[in-house]
Amino acid sequence: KNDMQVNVIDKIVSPSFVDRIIGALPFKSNVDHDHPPEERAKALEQARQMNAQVQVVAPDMKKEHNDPKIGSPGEMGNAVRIDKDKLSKEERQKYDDGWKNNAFNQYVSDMISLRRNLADVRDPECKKVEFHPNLPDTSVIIIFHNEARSTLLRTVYSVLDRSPTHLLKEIILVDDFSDKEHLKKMLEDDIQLLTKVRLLRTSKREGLIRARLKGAVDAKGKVLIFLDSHCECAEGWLEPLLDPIARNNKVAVVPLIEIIDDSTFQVIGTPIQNIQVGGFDWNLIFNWHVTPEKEMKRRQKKTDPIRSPTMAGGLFAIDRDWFDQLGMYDPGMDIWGGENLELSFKVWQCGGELLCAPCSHVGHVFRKRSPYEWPKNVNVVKKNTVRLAEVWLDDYKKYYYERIGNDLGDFGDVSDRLKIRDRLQCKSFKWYLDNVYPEQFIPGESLYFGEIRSRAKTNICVDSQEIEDGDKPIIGYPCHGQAGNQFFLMSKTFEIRREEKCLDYPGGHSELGKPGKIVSFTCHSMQGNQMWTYENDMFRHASGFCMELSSKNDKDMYMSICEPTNNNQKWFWKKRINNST
Ligand code: UD2
Ligand code: MN
Repeated sequence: KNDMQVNVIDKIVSPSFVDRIIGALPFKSNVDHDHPPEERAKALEQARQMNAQVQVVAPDMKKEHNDPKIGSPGEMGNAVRIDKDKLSKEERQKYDDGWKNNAFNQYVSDMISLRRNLADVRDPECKKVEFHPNLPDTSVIIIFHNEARSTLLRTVYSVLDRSPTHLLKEIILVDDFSDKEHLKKMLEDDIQLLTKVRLLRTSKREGLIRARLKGAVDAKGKVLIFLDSHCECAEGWLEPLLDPIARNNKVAVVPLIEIIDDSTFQVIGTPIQNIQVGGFDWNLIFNWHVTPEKEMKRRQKKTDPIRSPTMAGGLFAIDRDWFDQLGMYDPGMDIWGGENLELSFKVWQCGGELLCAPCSHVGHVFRKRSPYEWPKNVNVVKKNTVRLAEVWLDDYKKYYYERIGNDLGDFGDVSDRLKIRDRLQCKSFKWYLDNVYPEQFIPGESLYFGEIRSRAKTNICVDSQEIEDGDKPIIGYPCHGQAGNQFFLMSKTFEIRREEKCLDYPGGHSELGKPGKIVSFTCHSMQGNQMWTYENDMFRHASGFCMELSSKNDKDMYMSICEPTNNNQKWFWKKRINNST
């Protein structure tokens, strides 16, 4: 046919892949994506019976983009490994520049097809889910600043190739004032034939928050989906994001974010039972943690959406009108950071829900550093974070402020944002903590606090050493009265905490035949090895052993059989009486 070119390939990759070819089948060439789903389903079935093994090069696609070859690098989400030392001098230069400019392995990304196939990592149950019959259509908004060409276009194609056409209204690319050549005329050529893709550009560097706002204001779909510019949407990613919104427009939905390895571009799948939800610490930094038991029990099926206190920020779906009512993002936030917690708190406090859809898989290249330029002499992340604390945290903002030395800096005017909160009559942060994030540790509600001082040697305190190093054993160390590594809090759930690290006794025995060392480990809120009682000056662990300071030196600490008469097992710690920290 003149308007379609048909290629024969080895096998049918996936159902929606077949879905894409329907329009090209000679016997049903009039059934395309504008036809009702039932008609297409019928045609699809026919195609299956014919064992159709064809792939369409749609007329709206640049020919050289249409190159997913079985066996080519990175196919099925596999790793691509390069021995950089074997590259020619020129190629090696490209390889190094790729890392420098992107903080990921651009050289490898450039080797991979813009339309590579991914393995279908969904749980088999996901394929049986019946979605709402009237899913809303969506505008996918992808913002970027100096993104590599291959990662950006692969993001775009993964959306085009794996979204049912009737659900995809458009893709809006927002260029946040990039200065790279490949994002100028070349990008316009790259997307010229893609009828659903539009490109907007900011007239100065705005940062990701205002760039997304620009896309949102222009979007025509009922639902907005935001993506970073280095993502890959997997088969069936879209429907599970739209389904909860079709049932209740006051939800924001995030996919299961898979790691695309920054070096090999391998897509690392997460089994459905290992899904983590979002939280935050009192530095107001987002973190992941295990889905609470209670939430696992609340859900009936493993494919049901999971409630999450916060979102990572980059990838989510939200009803356009509701996003609008919520005041979208705070346009006073610059460049990067904070907007994810702002939206998370707002969603919950203003009568909505934040959900993770376990059947929607989207890969994201997680980087170890930020490759682009940041404004000099201002801490934009702090500015953004103070703004959100001022608007949403009520009295709880003091915990964050303590951690930035109560130096709020110039954070501008937030009165407009407070008006939105007022107008929508949003609930308090206390309500949020009590109802949405009861696992969160609240410093002011701890049972004991301060240094833990030995009774046997009263100048020795429990010391976590350098907390950054994770699971170093804790030691006895001369008390310094400077808080820091010697400042512990006992949470209501009986953890002994220092910020996000908890004293953890993994068990095991030292060479002396005595129970082993105590380490400082990321708090997991699951009690177990991180659960202690403090009674009669003794620290008794869930295992039944007690914390002891060595009688031979002032440093070693270990767990031992509890002996109420042994002074080396006795410690002073301050009980909290009122609400002071
Ligand atoms: C995470 C989020 C990101 C955002 C950020 C907090 C995920 C997977 N990613 O950081 O979306 O919520 O946390 O703010 O949840 N960009 C611009 N202009 C800029 C800076 C960045 O357009 O001035 C674009 C950038 O090209 C990218 C996106 O914003 O597409 C996010 O930036 P990132 O990838 O550096 O952020 P990330 O993934 O570390
Ligand atoms: Mn990103």
